[in-house]
Amino acid sequence: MKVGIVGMPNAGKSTLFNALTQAGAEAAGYPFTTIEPNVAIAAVPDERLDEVAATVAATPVVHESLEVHDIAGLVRGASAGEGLGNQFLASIRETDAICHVVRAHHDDGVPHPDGEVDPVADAEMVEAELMLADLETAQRRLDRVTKQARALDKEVVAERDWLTEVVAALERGEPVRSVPVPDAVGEAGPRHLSALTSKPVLYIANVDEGEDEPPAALVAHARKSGDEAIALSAKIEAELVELDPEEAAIMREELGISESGLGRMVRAAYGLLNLITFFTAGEAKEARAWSLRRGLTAWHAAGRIHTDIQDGFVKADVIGWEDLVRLGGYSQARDEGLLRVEGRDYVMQDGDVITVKHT
Ligand SMILES: Nc1nc2c(ncn2[C@@H]2O[C@H](COP(=O)(O)OP(=O)(O)OP(=O)(O)O)[C@@H](O)[C@H]2O)c(=O)[nH]1
Ligand SMILES: [Mg+2]
Repeated sequence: MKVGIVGMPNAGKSTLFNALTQAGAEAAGYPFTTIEPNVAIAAVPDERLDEVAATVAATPVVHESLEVHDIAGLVRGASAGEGLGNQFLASIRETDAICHVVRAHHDDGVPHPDGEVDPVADAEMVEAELMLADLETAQRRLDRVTKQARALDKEVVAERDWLTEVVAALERGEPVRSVPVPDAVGEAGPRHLSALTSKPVLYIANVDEGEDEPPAALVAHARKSGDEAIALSAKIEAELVELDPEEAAIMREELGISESGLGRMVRAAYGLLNLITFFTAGEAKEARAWSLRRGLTAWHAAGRIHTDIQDGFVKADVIGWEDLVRLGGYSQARDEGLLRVEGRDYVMQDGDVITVKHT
C-alpha cells in the first residue's frame, strides 16, 4: 500500500513522515522545508502476526509494508505557481490513499502560513488546490480523448463523456470521486487520469500534546465525503520513535496513547480502503501478513502469495489467528476441529491464517 502525505507548509508532514518511517527527513519551523519528495517504507505493526509466529515457531516474521511519500507544502494559488507550485503532486498520483495532515496544534513557535490555526479552512484550501491540479490533468485528458472519440470506439466515447462530467464537477469544486465511473469506461479511464481527488482521504489532525481527539469540525468535514479523521501529535510520535521499544511503551502509557501513530494510521487507512489482513505461517518457515480487499476469496489470497500457488490451488487450511494462538499450534487446532478445509470461493476474514495446498 502506498500513501501520499499532503498539507500546508509547516503542518508537520515531514515530522510525521519521520515518525512513521524513521527515515530522518528534514523537518523545520519554516515553510517549504521539503522541496524534493521523500519516500520511505514502514513495516506495518501487527501484534497478531507476532503471536502467530511465536505459536508455530515461524521465522522470519515479515510484516506488510507501507510506502509513504512526503511532499512539499501546498499554498493557496499553488496551481498558478504560488509557493513551490504543484508539479510535485505528480509523485503521489500513483498512491492508494491521501493522508492529509492538518495543523491543529497551537505552538506559537511554529509559524502558520495564514497566521491563524483553522483546521477546516486549511483543509479546504489544500483540497481546492488538489482539485485545481486534477482539473488541469482532466482537461488535458479530455482534449486528447475527444480527438480519439471521433473513431467512435465505444469505450473511448464513454471515457470522453465521463471526463466531461469530471471536468464539470471539478469546476464546481467537487472531487473526482463524486462522479461515478460508468461500467462502459472500464478500469483504464481512472487509471489514465490518476486523479488526486479520486482517492480516499485520511485526515490527520496534528494536535497539541495531551489532546487525543481531532477537532469536531474537522471530523464533520471528513464525514461529508465519507472520509475519516484521526488525531495524533507528530512531535510526540517523532520523539517516541527515538526511544527503545520498552521506554516508548512506558511513555505511551503515561501519555495515554494506546497505540503507535503508525498503527492507528494504518488501521484507519485499511478501513477507508476496505482492506483486511490475513496471515501465512509455516513451522520453521516465514510468517507473513498480507493485505487483501474485503470480500475477496481464498483463491485471491493465494494470488497475493504467488501466482503459481493461485494457478495450482486445490484447497486451503484456514483458522482464525486467535484460535491458533489459544490452541498452541496447527496439530492441536486440527484435533479440535478448528482448522477448517476451505475451497477457492471461501471469503477471507480479517485475521485468518491460511495454508494453501496446491499442485
Ligand atoms: N509543537 C509542535 N510542533 C510541531 C508538531 N509537528 C511538527 N512541528 C514543528 O513544526 C515545524 C514544521 O514541521 P515539518 O514537519 O517540517 O512541516 P512540513 O509540513 O513538512 O513543512 P514543509 O516541508 O515546509 O511543507 C517543525 O519545527 C516541527 O518541529 C507538533 O505536533 N507540535
Ligand atoms: Mg516537509
